[in-house]
Amino acid sequence: MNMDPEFGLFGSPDSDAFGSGLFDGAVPAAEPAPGGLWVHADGGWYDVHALDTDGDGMVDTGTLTDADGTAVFTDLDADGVADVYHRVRENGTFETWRFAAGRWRLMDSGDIA
Ligand SMILES: [Ca+2]
Ligand SMILES: [Ca+2]
Repeated sequence: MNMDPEFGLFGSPDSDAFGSGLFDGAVPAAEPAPGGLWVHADGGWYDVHALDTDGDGMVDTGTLTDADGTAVFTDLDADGVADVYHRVRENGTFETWRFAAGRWRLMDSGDIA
């Protein structure tokens, strides 16, 4: 594991990845269901109502916005569960998270410019 202080969010709860408001108003499911793009978060699974951006007939990319910026979820292996999460914040910074072994892990962060 990379022990660089920048990666200090390893092992943090999902709420640190998403903030408090991203899924406001959405009701989590106990588990992913067929046909959506599901994101694991504290409290359950959320369908981000993804679009088929590459035209292969499977939804693959879902975007949410909140007061803090934009969140883009991508399903890399077409299993209906989001694997990558890009966060672009209003303050000009980004984060890249990867979902593996049942939790979100911060892979990269920095300034957009
Ligand atoms: Ca697709
Ligand atoms: Ca997936």
